[in-house]
Amino acid sequence: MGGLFGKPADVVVTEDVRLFVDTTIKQKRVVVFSKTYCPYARKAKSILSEYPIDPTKMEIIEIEKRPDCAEIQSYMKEITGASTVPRVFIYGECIGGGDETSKLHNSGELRRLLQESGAM
Ligand SMILES: N[C@@H](CCC(=O)N[C@@H](CS)C(=O)NCC(=O)O)C(=O)O
Repeated sequence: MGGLFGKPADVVVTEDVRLFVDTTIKQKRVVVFSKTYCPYARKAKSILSEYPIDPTKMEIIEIEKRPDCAEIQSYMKEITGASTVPRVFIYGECIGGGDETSKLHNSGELRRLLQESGAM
């Protein structure tokens, strides 16, 4: 199953990767696991850039060139239910991907979440 390179769900996630993800989403108020070429990720990043988020409180992780890319996606599936990018976290909670970020932005909820998290 999964062929030569495997699917994210087939990958064994190391403790290092779990620790990296858990620590990052705990330390930063806003975290985006992204791929540079993904239009949904671009949309989410573009929306977030409209808010005056403190840059020291946000981390955007472009995973496609990382050796642990598949592991990160597998862990995203485990903790958020989806392995697609982007996966957007505010205050340690996954708010979803690009579509969800867009919906929350349009409803005004994203502003509230960003304010309550102390990201801006
Ligand atoms: N509805 C999702 C769609 C995200 C999506 O399909 N992303 C693609 C990349 S553009 C993806 O993650 N494909 C699987 C992969 O790259 O492993 C969202 O809005 O975030």
